[in-house]
Amino acid sequence: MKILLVSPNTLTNPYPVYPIGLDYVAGAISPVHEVRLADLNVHSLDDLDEILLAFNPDIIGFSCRNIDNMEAGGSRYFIDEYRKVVVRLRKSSKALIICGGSGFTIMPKQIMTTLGADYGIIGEGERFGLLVEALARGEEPTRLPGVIAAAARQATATPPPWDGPIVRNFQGHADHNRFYLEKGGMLNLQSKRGCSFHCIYCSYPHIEGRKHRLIAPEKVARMALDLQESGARYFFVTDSAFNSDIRHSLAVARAFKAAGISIPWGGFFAPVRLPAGYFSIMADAGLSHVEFGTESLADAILKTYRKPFTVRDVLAAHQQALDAGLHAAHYLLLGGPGESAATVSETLDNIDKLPRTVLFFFIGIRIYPQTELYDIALAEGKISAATNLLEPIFYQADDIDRQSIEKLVTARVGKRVNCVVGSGDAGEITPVSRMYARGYTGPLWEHLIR
Ligand code: B12
Ligand code: SF4
Repeated sequence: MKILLVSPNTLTNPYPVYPIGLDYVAGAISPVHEVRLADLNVHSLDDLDEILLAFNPDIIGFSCRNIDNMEAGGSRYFIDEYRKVVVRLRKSSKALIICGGSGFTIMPKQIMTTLGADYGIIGEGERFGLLVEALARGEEPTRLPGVIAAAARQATATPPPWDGPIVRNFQGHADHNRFYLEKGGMLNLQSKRGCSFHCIYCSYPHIEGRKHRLIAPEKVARMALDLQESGARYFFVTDSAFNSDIRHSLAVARAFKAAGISIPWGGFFAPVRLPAGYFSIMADAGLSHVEFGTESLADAILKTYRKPFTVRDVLAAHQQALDAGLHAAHYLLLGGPGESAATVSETLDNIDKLPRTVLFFFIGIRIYPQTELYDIALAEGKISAATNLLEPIFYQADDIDRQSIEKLVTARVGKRVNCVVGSGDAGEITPVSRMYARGYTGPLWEHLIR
């Protein structure tokens, strides 16, 4: 069979992200089939028509990574754009369209309906290989775990984590690599799947599972070496939280060093209590940017969010990162259950205890199904079971609204270069694309550190 994998994600904020998910989908397809990839960061819709005409695929795999940008002020919703791409695909091709991806997994039924796809795969894309084989044999693929059909009446339960082989089909010479190498030089890799923490608003454990599934450190390092040899000047470890398994993260870092990785890299870290010297080992292995998922600097809120750390732990983790010579940024997520003017002020007061950093404020927490925040919002009557959450809905705290939080934040830190509201979509860090054009590399937020 001929299979075209499409990445419709053209979002350049905070920077264009290499479509790593499709490498895994491609890696799951038997080599008897012919696979091509169309990345809309590289190909226009007209190019896509030509590809469809020339290649004439039987199956199109459509990756749905982002639903929206999760920013309550300045929300961007991408499903309508994806729908236009699907309409265009339908015009030029009779191929079956199969949807999947992290965004898709959060709300599969709604996305299937909106996009008008034929089938969808909830969860890991490794099951795409099984779906292709079922179709090749003329069998109905909805018998496979996680596969849903267009007119799905059946429950959309998330399937158990994939326990078969996980193969990333990264092609160092692939055409689309050049786009990412020229725009910031960043590629990405995964060292494990799953997050074992229970933060109330977070969809990651639903997407990747709660149980850690570790990739052997030597295998991760071999992939890092492949990225480096293909011209990457930086890579991001895409794990939900790289240090949620401290031992594994240290083993991966040591494997990077042993493999001769010489390019810098970054990742998401939870500011939990860390063993002494943790970040020195990481820095020695090339880690340059630590992105802490801190969310609040008020202990009462951290507790309500079920974060696995306290403000004291945040300050200690931050200091350890600085002592190791690393760049450290913190993401803050204000406006959840229990937030008030007092807790926002406490967070803003505590910012001064974090020297040399950048803070990204997200004001308003998006409600995702299958999270505790969803249950809370439901119990509080803020949403109903019938509420469609595909177009983003943000939790409204009882004691303070989003505008008032924004006012407090702006009044206190609005003029600080190192305090950015959202991902910078509103223009705070627009020079990023110009800096990439001039040959700068990496996420670049270190230039905002104060
Ligand atoms: C790492 C990460 C980032 C990093 C990426 C760094 C980099 N260079 O790669 C950074 C910080 C830059 C980032 C930014 C953003 N992110 Co982000 N990110 C993630 C994270 C944690 C992992 C994504 C990842 O690469 N996973 C590893 C790969 C291998 O997995 P995957 O892509 O999901 O693919 C697997 C399956 O989904 C499936 N699959 C994928 N495609 C397809 C296609 C088919 C046909 C099939 C069948 C299956 C399939 O198979 C793959 C293998 O199993 C996810 C949360 C999560 N845990 O998934 C959020 C996530 C993807 N991000 C999200 C968002 C919103 C954003 C931003 C818009 C936020 C912002 N305002 O800045 C930007 C967008 C950036 C862009 N240009 O697109 C949301 C998307 C959902 C939504 N609400 O839209 C997620 C899901 C987080 C969440 N809230 O739940 N992100
Ligand atoms: S540690 Fe991060 S990825 Fe894990 S549940 Fe909490 S917020 Fe989500």
